[in-house]
Amino acid sequence: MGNGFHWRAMVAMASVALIVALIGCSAQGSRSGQGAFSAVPQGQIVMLGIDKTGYTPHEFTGEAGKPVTLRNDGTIKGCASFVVQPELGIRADFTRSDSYTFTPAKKGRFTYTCSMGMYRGVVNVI
Ligand SMILES: [Cu+2]
Repeated sequence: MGNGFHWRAMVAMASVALIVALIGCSAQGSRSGQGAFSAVPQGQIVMLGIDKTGYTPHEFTGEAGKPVTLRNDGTIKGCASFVVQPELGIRADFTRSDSYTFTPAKKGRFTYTCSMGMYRGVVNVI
């Protein structure tokens, strides 16, 4: 009996931990969806950041015709705040808002940069 009981207790505890983790995640998700900039439409959200190598993630994928929202993860500052990609019409200014939404119309791999062309990242549109 002893072993069986312990095993069941472990499973029960693991389930509780999983449920707590799931609730924690969804609570966080809804909080970030209702930030100061609530005009953010639905669609894919990419948390955009910057490190020494450029924008992070170094590449993200979006779908043609579907909105993509870039959201500053808090690390984007200075000239990196101005993100441009002429072919997709991206012209973001993270000094004015911490999120920017665009709808890619063309498929392909596009390099976007800060307005000076210093920092780079890739958006892959499928
Ligand atoms: Cu720059």
